[in-house]
Amino acid sequence: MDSATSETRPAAETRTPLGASADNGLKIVVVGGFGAGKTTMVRSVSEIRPLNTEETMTQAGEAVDDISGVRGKTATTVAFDFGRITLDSRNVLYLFGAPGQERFWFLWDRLFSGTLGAVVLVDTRRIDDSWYAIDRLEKHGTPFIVACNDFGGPTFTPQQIREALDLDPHVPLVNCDARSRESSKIVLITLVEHIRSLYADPARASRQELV
Ligand SMILES: Nc1nc2c(ncn2[C@@H]2O[C@H](COP(=O)(O)OP(=O)(O)O)[C@@H](O)[C@H]2O)c(=O)[nH]1
Ligand SMILES: [Mg+2]
Repeated sequence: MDSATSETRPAAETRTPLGASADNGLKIVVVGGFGAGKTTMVRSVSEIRPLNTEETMTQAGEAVDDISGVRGKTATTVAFDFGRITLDSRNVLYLFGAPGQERFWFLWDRLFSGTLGAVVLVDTRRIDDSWYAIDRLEKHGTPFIVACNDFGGPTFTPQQIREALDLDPHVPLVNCDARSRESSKIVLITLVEHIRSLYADPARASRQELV
């Protein structure tokens, strides 16, 4: 992870102050199952040193956080990841990585209010873990895209993934490597373009097909 991350973000950018003219904060949420790469993605694209609340997992936590399939993972997010990207002098994108574990689900509905859109990160070794996120986003009417994070696991065709997630055909599905800033940026751009196309089509918006 580290080599890919440090390859990507120039040191100076990590301390960029927020311009005084920035008055429009746009919120994007990154959700997905435990270990799907949410913290990694927020870290790789954020221009500030992201706030996050990773804690070293304890043995006691093994019963709480399902680590089967993510054996290399030694930290768990106990609240949110938070990062920032300045789009221009007035618009700032705020990125929230939402905890995937069931014990945090009560926070989600609040989190989705006022959210421009969401990225659902999928680990193809544990596709089912992302199902809850998709269900909540659809119920909320929050636009989202699905990004398959590359863990070198089994490769599925896009069609197989769509079927496994019961994904509507118009929801974009992309591959990514959350450790790479470029790759994570492409994911965010795909989301923003998806949102733009939804709002550019008032017929779809009025039929509540925003997801
Ligand atoms: N191979 C690979 N590992 C990744 C990728 N993204 C994240 N990881 C690693 O997977 C583990 C879980 O990622 P993390 O961001 O903590 O997951 P979270 O629980 O969704 O926040 C970490 O050890 C990451 O370094 C990826 O795209 N490829
Ligand atoms: Mg995390």
